[in-house]
Amino acid sequence: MRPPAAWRTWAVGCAVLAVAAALLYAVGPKGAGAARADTASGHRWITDRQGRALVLRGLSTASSAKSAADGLPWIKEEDVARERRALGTNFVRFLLQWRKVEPAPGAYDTAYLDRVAERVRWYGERGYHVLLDMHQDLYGPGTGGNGAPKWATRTDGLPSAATDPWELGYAEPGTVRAFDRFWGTAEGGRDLRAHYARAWRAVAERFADDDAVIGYDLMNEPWGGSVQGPAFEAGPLARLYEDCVGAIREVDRDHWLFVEPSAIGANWGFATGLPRLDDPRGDGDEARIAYAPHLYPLPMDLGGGYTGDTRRRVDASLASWREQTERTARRLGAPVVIGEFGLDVGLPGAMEYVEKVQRMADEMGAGIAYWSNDPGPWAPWDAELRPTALLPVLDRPSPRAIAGDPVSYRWDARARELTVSWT
Ligand code: 9MR
Repeated sequence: MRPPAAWRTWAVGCAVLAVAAALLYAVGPKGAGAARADTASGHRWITDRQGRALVLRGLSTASSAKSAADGLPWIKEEDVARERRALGTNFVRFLLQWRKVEPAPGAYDTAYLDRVAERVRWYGERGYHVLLDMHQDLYGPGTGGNGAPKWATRTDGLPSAATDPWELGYAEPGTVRAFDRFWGTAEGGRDLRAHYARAWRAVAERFADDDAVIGYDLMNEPWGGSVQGPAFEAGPLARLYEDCVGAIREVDRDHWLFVEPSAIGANWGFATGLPRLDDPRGDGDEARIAYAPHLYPLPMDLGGGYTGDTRRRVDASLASWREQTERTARRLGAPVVIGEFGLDVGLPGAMEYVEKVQRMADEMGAGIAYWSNDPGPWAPWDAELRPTALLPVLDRPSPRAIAGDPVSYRWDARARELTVSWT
C-alpha cells in the first residue's frame, strides 16, 4: 500500500511542526523526572522510561487472535510496517489469550510467549509502545467466547447459546455460571483468580525487560456474572486486580498496569465503582496504574450510525462518558487510555464520529486504541488491504512524546495544522 495522500500532504504542510516535534522527542531532559503537571482534565500522563509524557495513538491487533489455534493475530511483519507507514501510529493494544498462556493449570506455554515477543519486536523496532491485553469475550471457547482455557471453564451443564448481538451472550446461564466460578461467587465454586494472577506473573516475567512493552491490560471488558455494579467492581474485580498487581510487581516494577471497569455500563457512559488500587512498586515510586475504559455509546452498540436523532443520543452518551471517565481517572490517580472504540466504517456519519472521538481524546490528553486493525468493515483497510474511508481519518499527526509538561495539542484537519504547547 502506498502512503496515503493525506500523509504526504501532512508531511509537507507541517514540516516545521514536525521538526519541532522531532526536537521535542530528541532533546528531552533524559531521566530528569516524569511530566509533573496533570492533563487539562486533571488526570496524570502516561510516561516512558525517560519521564516523557506519551501521546499514545493506535489500534488493537487483533480480533483474529481470539479464534486462531495459535492465539496469534493475523499480522506479519510487513503489515506492521504498513500500519506504521500508513498511519504514523505509535501504540498497539496486542491481544493475548489466557488459554494460550496457561494451557494446563500451572503450565505456561513459553513457546507462545516467544511468538508474542517476536511480534512485540516487530512493533518495538518501529517505535511502537505495546500494551499486552489479556482478552476475553463471553468468558472462553467453552461458553461460545474466547479467552479462558477449557480447564478453567465450569458451566455445571448450563447452556450458552450464540446471540445477536453477541454481547447478549453475557446473560446466557452457562456463561454467567462460568464467570461466577471464576470469581468464586458461586457456591462450592473454585476461585480461579489466583491462577489468572499467576498467569499474568508468567507474562510479566517474560516482558519485564522489554522496553517495547508499555504495560499490561489486566482483563478485557470484565463481566461480573451474577454479581453486578459496584458490588462487583469494588468486590471480586478489585480483588482480582490486587492479586494481578501483586503478582506482576514481584517480577516487574516498571511497566504500567491498565485497569478496565465492568464494560456494560461504563462503555455507555455510566459510572463505575472501581476503587483506587495500590501499586507496590517499592522505594516510594509513584504508582503506574492507568485507566483504560472502552467507548461504545449504546445507540451504536445496537448498530446505529451517527446521524439525525441517533447522533444526538450518541453525543449525550459521549459527554457523559467523558465526565465519568475523568472523574474516575482522578479518583484512581490514573492516566487515561481509550482502550477501544470503533464501528463499521460504512455506517452513516461514521467518519465524523471517529473524528469527534479523536478530538475528545486530544482534549482529554488520553491515549487511544481504535478497534481494530482486522482487515474488513471496521478497519482502515478492507479484506484485500486496500485503504477504506477510515484510513485518512486515523492518519493524523500528534506529538508522540513530550519532554516537559504538555499543555495542549490540537490537529486542525481543515488547515492541516498541528498545534502543540508545553512548558
Ligand atoms: O469485533 C468483534 C466481533 O467480530 C466479534 O464477534 C466479537 C466477539 O468476540 O468481538 C468483537 O470485538 C469486541 C471486542 O472483543 C470487545 N469490545 C467490543 C468489540 C466490538 O464489539
